[in-house]
Amino acid sequence: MQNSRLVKISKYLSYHLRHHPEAIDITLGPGGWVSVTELLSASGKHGFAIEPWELKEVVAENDKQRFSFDSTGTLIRANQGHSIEVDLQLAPALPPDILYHGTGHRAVESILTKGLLKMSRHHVHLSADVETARLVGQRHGRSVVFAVMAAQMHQDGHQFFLSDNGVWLVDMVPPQYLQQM
Ligand code: HQG
Repeated sequence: MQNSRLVKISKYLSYHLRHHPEAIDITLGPGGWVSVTELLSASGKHGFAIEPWELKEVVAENDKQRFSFDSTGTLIRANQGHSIEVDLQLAPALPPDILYHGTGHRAVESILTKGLLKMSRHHVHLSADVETARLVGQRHGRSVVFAVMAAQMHQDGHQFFLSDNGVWLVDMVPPQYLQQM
């Protein structure tokens, strides 16, 4: 498949599986899962036909592994990044000592005062390595990376979750656990 088609389908799936399922009359089930048949039929009906093989290729090839099939291959979901209320049923996980968060330089002052907030998403997203964090930050202008004292936070009672695509999720990060790099 051409990369442009892959990106287009990926954006379509992100929009409907993370933010606006109602726009194509689907509902996310427990864990954020949707029947593959239902999704394909709904997108077809709403003027964006996706072939089953295309869906498989997007799930496999997507640059950030944004989507997963369940073990039976009959359900699909976005691995993270939702703005709508959904319980991803992730198990709490023990984070490494340090995680990273990349942001745009304009947010730095506010983050140093208020900490990292989830804004429109369900969680604050943290990366396991600096390079990924830097790339995430670039989406918001000149990238600034914060180191997050994750193990210390965990020890102090904050719960961490690890999404199926390796993104660490947490409710918020108070400023005392942040260090600007
Ligand atoms: C910032 C992409 C001011 C936060 C990426 C971020 C990621 C604050 C922005 C995933 C703040 C929210 C998530 C505060 C946080 N004051 N700004 N107190 N606290 N912010 O897009 O982490 O392509 O919702 O730093 O790769 O950038 O969607 O979060 O800049 O994994 O799959 O508020 O989205 O993946 O922006 O990105 P976002 P994010 P996908």
